[in-house]
Amino acid sequence: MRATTFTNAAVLALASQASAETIKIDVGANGLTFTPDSVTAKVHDILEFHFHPINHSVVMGDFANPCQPAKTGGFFSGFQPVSSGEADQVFQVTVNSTDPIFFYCSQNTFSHCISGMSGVVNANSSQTLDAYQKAAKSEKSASNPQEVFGGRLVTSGSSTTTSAAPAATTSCTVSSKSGGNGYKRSDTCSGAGSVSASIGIVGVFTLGMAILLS
Ligand SMILES: *[C@@H]1O[C@H](CO)[C@@H](O)[C@H](O)[C@H]1NC(C)=O
Ligand SMILES: *[C@@H]1O[C@H](CO)[C@@H](O)[C@H](O)[C@H]1NC(C)=O
Ligand SMILES: *[C@@H]1O[C@H](CO)[C@@H](O)[C@H](O)[C@H]1NC(C)=O
Ligand SMILES: [Cu+2]
Repeated sequence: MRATTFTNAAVLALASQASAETIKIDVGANGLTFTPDSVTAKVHDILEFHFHPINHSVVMGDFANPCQPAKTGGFFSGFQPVSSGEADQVFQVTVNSTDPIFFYCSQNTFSHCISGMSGVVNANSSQTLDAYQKAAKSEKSASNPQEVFGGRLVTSGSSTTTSAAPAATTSCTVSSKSGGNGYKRSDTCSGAGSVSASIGIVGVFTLGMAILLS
């Protein structure tokens, strides 16, 4: 009997110590979405955002103002461009309350937030992701704070050696993949400059849109 009581107490103690969870959320892994886009979290849990191609961000917003940064507090990961695989940094945000937290991607190329790239933590019956995403469709553009804040950018994995000074030039091969929404492409870039890459990408996007709209 004593042994059983002790075991139960020990299990309970372990359970409460281990109760803060890390919740992984993929950004852009399945098109313009967060996966999962609706999670339940407890105080002290950590939201860990993993960034997929091509160039996404995560911003905390207010339910009442879709695609705009939260008026008080919040977080912004910065843009995390990556041409293949996963960005080498993940963004970790600590959950401090069980009130709903709405978040979105502020990339305006292809209107990510407006086309539904948003998610929620602890939605309730009056503040739903469905309502947020419907209201987002009426927004003209998304915005984000100037600086990364409200979370930690943490380098994930250790296999890549990126401590060397970035190369001064960028070379990219951009190829169009005729995927469903014209968004998915494959491109390979190296180097730090992004101007020529951006121009190339704009060209491909414009072509993609022209095809989509024709
Ligand atoms: C990523 O997107 C942001 C916002 O549109 C832009 O300022 C930045 O130059 C982009 N980065 C790359 C490498 O394309
Ligand atoms: C949903 O959350 C908001 C923000 O915390 C709160 O004002 C509202 O009362 C909640 N609604 C319900 C039905 O719990
Ligand atoms: C929780 O608090 C920390 C520390 O003040 C802050 O950095 C973080 O952004 C907060 N989390 C949310 C979801 O606002
Ligand atoms: Cu995005």
